[in-house]
Amino acid sequence: MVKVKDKANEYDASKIKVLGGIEAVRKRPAMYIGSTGKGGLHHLVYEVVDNSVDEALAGHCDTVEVIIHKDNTVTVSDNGRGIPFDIHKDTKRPAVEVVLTTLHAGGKFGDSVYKVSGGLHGVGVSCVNALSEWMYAEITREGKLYTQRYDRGKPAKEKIVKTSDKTTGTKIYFKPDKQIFTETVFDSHIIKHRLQELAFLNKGLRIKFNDEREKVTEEFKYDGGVVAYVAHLNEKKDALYKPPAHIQSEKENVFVEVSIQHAREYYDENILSFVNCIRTKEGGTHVAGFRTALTRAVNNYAKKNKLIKDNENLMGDDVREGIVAVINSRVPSPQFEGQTKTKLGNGEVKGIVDSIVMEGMSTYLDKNPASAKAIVEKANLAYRVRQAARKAQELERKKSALDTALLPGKLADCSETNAAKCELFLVEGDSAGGSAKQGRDRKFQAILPLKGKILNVEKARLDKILANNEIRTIITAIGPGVITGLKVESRDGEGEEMDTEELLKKLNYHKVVLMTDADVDGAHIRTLLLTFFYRYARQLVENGNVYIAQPPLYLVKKGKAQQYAYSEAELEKVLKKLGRDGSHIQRYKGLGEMNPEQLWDTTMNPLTRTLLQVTLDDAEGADEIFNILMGSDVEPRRNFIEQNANLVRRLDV
Ligand code: 0RA
Repeated sequence: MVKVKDKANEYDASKIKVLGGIEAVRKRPAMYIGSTGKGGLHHLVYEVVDNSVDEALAGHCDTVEVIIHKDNTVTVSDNGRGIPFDIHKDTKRPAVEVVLTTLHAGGKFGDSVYKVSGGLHGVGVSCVNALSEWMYAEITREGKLYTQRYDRGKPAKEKIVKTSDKTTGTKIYFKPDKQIFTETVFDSHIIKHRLQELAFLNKGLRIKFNDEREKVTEEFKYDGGVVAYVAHLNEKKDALYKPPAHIQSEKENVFVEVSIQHAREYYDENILSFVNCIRTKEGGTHVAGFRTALTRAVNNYAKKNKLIKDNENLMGDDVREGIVAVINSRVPSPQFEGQTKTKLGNGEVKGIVDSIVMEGMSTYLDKNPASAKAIVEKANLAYRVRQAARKAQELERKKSALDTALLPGKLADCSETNAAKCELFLVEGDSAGGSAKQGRDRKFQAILPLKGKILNVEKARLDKILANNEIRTIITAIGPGVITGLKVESRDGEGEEMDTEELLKKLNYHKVVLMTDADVDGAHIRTLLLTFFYRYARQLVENGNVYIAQPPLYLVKKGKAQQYAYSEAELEKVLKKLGRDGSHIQRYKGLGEMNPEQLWDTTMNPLTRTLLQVTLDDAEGADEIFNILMGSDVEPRRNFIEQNANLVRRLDV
């Protein structure tokens, strides 16, 4: 009698416990799955998929399939052993029912040591069940097909039939409960991204994805695992070495797998870390161990191979510049900390990862000297750039309004302080620069000689031009504040706009005069400077602050009389006036052929000179010209240079 009663009580008690668990989850869903919005909704899928991936990790399954049906219900299936459905001793219910209705029951049934504790994962498929309007479990194993339906977590009677199906596996089909979730439409990209990530982290596992709403099917399977992941992340980058480095080992039940590849012309650090397939966005002890070991391994190698001096040390930041790495780790009882519970807290893991990465990376470097050399060289360059940047920053702090550090004695400035009255002549070549310095009126005219070398950057991308020393010197002299549209992409005036008053305040000289030779080289330099102004200081042009000096082409002498000619037509006129016979014609090939007085008289003296004011009223036309300029076709560029006069209008000042 007593016995029977006891049994009945036992059964009731387990039932109450189950219902209690379901109610708890439905009462505070966010506590279990993070939110009842989009994030929580997608979490349901991850939770179910994780169980199948666990089965794969245990070596019993090679395919997982996820289907999003038209009505936003989801099927997750695998070809594992199938969740056991024999009667569970304590509860007298099929094991699978216990798994699907008891909070945290999952761990007892799995044989993976890498079960997740804390974080949002690992709450168990029973939570998904509790938060689903309905769920079906379909299990094939031992020649039987087991099916069971659940309504908001409450089990209906199970059905077991014989089957000739020799394959085994688990299929979970569920519908997220509209009573719980504010969002019940799945985002294909989010699901796909997670599935792909899981496929990378579990090499060889085939993960199929089928979005029946969009008729999209995908299959992810990567035999290379994290190495394939890194290669994928670097797909569009210029890898410093190929294939990515790979390190893998296990110590004290902690499994660590790392892949590393640096990319050229890439300066960020992109380290993706995972613990038991959970992305640890906030990093933690595994990432800390990885970082210190990597820095140490690279420094050791560099010193051993005399690639850096004994007293030098590459910093972690240098070694990681341009790095893409994936850290895949499995930790038996992970502790997650941090704001979003995505930071690994287990102290012991740091040393384990450190020693595995130190050993693995040292071996890799020794075995791959070409990659090792490239890594050290890149880090070394980063190191030197960092040093230089630090120095530049110090200078920055010391400098006055005009950055004299960038103008190492090149600029011959004027004495006038009112920028409205000041003129800056950008002069081609040192000899012409010298004449200009002597010939100018030093009260209001400043001279900045330019090297012909500036030509070499003509074909370079404009953003590279910005790094050119000559250009930087020009910017510093004119007034750094006038540079706005710093993006090459900002073709439709995306750059910041300032009003005229603001612009003029930032200008050190209201007239910027380009004074170049009347030959092809001169035209090249002028074109380049115009290009530069158009792109980076367009307002300067629009506001009419840019001018082109007009040196004469000829000097005609006859007896004591002499006259300059600025064009072929003018030469004809002068010859007519002075008389052709006995006239001596001097052709100026460059500014340098004129002495200082001549330069002043003909080109710089406001009373006698002619300046062309550069205008850009047709921005679209200019844009086209820029494309021609930036292209490498010689013909269109020459045409542009010949038609350059279209850009400017004659103006007597
Ligand atoms: C515990 C034991 C066994 C299988 C599983 C768990 C299992 C769980 C899930 C969850 C999703 N798919 C799954 N597949 C299997 C089997 C133990 C045995 O057969 O000896």
